[in-house]
Amino acid sequence: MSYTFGPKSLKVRSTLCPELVEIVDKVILVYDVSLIEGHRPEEIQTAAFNSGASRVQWPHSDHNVFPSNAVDVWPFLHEYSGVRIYESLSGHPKQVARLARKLKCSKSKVHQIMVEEYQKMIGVFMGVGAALGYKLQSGSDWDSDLDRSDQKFIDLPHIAFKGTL
Ligand SMILES: [Ca+2]
Repeated sequence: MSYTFGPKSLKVRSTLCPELVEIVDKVILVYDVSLIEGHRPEEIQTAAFNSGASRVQWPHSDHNVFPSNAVDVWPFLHEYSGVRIYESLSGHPKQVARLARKLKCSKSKVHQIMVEEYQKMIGVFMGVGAALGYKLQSGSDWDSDLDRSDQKFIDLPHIAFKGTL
C-alpha cells in the first residue's frame, strides 16, 4: 500500500531541495507522513528560535536556505492496537490527552507510542536516504553516532539533507 501527500504537505514539499523531494516521494510509498515545514524564512526562524522550537538563529538552520535542506515531518498514524487514529502525531498536549482517552491508556503510554512511531519514521527516512546514496541527519541524533541519549535538544520531526554518502 502506498500513500499520498495532502495539499499542506505538497506545499511544504515545493520548498524542499531536490534530494529531499526524491526522499519524501519514496518514503510516502511505504510509510504515511505529513510534511509540516520546509523552508523557513527569517521572521519564522527568529520566532522559532525565540520560542525555543529551534536552537539556532537565522541563517544557520538547514531550513533557512531555499530550497530547504531540512524538513519537519510528523508520522501519520492510521491505527493502534485496532483503534483507528488517523492523524499526524504532533505530540501536542491536547492530542496526547485525546489519544489517551481513545486508547484507554495513560498519557505516558501515548508518549511512548509516539516516540516509537517517530523512531520507525526516522528509520524509514534513513533507509530510503541511504538507498538513494544520501546522508541524512535526524533531530533525534544530531551527531549521527546512533546514540539518541547524548543530546539535550531533541527534535524528532527534523530531517536534514547532509550530502552524499
Ligand atoms: Ca547522538
